[in-house]
Amino acid sequence: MTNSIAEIRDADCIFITGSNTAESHPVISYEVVRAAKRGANVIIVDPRRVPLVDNATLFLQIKPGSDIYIFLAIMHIIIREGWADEQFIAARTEGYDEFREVVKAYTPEMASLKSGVPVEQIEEAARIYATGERVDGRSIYDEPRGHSTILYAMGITQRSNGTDMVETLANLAMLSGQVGKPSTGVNPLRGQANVQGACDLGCLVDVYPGYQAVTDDAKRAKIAEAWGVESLPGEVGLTIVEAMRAVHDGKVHAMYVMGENPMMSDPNTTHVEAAIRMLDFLVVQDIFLNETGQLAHLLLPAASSLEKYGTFTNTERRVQLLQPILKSPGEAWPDWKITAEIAAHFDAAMGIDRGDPNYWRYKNTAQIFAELTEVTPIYAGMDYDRLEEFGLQWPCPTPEHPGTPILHTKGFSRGLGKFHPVEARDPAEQADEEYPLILTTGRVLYHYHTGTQTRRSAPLDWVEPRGYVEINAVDAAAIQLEDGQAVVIKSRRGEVRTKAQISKDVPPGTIFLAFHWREAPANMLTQDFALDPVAKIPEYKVTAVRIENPRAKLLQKRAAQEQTP
Ligand SMILES: Nc1nc2c(c(=O)[nH]1)N[C@H]1C(S)=C(S)[C@@H](COP(=O)(O)OP(=O)(O)OC[C@H]3O[C@@H](n4cnc5c(=O)[nH]c(N)nc54)[C@H](O)[C@@H]3O)O[C@H]1N2
Ligand SMILES: Nc1nc2c(c(=O)[nH]1)N[C@H]1C(S)=C(S)[C@@H](COP(=O)(O)OP(=O)(O)OC[C@H]3O[C@@H](n4cnc5c(=O)[nH]c(N)nc54)[C@H](O)[C@@H]3O)O[C@H]1N2
Ligand SMILES: [Mo]
Repeated sequence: MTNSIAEIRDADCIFITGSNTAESHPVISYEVVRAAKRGANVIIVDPRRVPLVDNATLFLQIKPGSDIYIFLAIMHIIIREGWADEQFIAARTEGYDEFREVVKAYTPEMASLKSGVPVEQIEEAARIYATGERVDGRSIYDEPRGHSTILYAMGITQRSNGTDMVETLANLAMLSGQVGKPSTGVNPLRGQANVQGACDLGCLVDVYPGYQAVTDDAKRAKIAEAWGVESLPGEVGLTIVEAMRAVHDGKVHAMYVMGENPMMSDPNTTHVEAAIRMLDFLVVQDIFLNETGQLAHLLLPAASSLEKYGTFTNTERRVQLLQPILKSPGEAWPDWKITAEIAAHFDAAMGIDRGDPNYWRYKNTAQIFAELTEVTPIYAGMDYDRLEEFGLQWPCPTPEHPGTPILHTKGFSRGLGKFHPVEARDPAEQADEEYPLILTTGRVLYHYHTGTQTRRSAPLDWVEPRGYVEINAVDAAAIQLEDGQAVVIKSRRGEVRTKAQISKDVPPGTIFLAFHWREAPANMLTQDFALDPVAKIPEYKVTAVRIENPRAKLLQKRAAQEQTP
């Protein structure tokens, strides 16, 4: 996030897209509700009528994948109406002229045709966002324009043009001067408790800790020196979906899966399962036996986050200290200890001498953190003592630095903010005669991802015991489907049978299935062929499908039999 969570409550306008905030980020959604109750405008752009729409002043219900046209049209209108922040653009950005030329073609009328949203709503959203208007018209800031903030999540990124989408939202914020000030900015709501920290510290295929490119020779040499090794690999690695493909191509033969359940969370499960079964060696390190672990050659029991020390970095870049409140069961160890032990055994088996008998023998996680801060400039000024009370928000470059609640207040990381001339692109799969509906996937409040953890919790399971698909009454009627009946969903990859929930929250032509349910696994249907070219993320949010009513077929057969004399 460019800004901090607590700032949301002081925004004049909150623009939310591709985020089911109330169910996926309930604590953050309270900040939105708080702001709304104080008179902020809340604009939501989403194909589903998510629960937070109850608190919104404007809801743009789009067809999945059509949002890019809405955003481009909003910027078209902002420029046309003279709402752009010319001063900010001149002082802080570059590439504006080229960007403005591209946006010219994307009229609100075109966006309306593509998305199904009325032109007036798009114009209203443009005005409210750009000028930071409150419901009563007055900003709480004594400035020419009010403060607007953008919140987004997976509805934007889990797309074959996810990077384009994020750049577009950054364009929108710069165009309106809505960045670098309190309660503004571009704020991705990060999902897992420590996904931000994992990325910060180099758990990505193309960077070392602190987002230092693996291809940067000078930075790599510096890290190698700090780690006491001669050299470090400089090739970009494979992302998950690419790794599964590489198994099929005979290029990857072993996998070490730690805290991940690809048998349910990766797209196109049939392809994933085939890849996993082809592996010569699969190690799964997990706190539970999940679907992937069931196919493993070796299981390594890990300690859960309630049972270990370490740090978690949350979505507002706040590094927080983790302390155990439970004892680990059985032979479970903290992940770092298992991994370090494997590394030490590897060195011994290969006859590698690191010149230090304690090389892999960390005494505690504080020691590991100290080593990490040495090679991670944005964490350089942190240590366990400083994190104790409230944690610290990166960048925190020196021991005296107080941390950074708001990014880009004076300049951007690269100096001037760059306008990316993004053109609209449609999702890889479109509805057609054979597969006339669009399936979008995501989450429900009571379950977490593949259910490994939450479906073990009896109270959570009582509330949402089984999977279901949300279908609009129009689409259900077309196949004589009634609420609660079984329905079969088919895509080009596979099929899933689940229960139908007739719902007004999804528009005709769109259905929604969460990916929590092992008895109705959504990723049997999703595709893995079209990845975002930069982020390599699959398009979990848009899949062409059709629905069938197994009971209708039976009834037809029976009716036919009854007619036979
Ligand atoms: N209860 C619960 N909370 C969670 C999780 C969980 O499993 N359960 N998981 C955590 C994790 S890791 C993550 S990443 C986050 C995810 O948090 P979210 O991204 O908020 O959750 P999703 O359910 O994936 O919903 C994304 C939203 O995008 C919308 N959407 C679908 N298609 C489109 C489209 O084409 N355009 C736009 N603009 N929107 C679209 C959906 O309707 C939905 O409202 O949640 C985190 N929090
Ligand atoms: N169709 C569809 N698919 C999706 C998505 C979608 O919206 N739609 N969302 C995607 C997103 S955003 C995400 S984040 C992924 C999530 O996908 P996964 O990360 O594969 O899903 P989880 O169920 O969270 O699996 C995490 C595993 O880690 C284990 N675990 C928990 N704590 C620890 C620990 O401390 N140590 C170890 N070693 N293991 C631990 C859990 O028991 C569990 O088995 O799914 C992706 N897949
Ligand atoms: Mo996620």
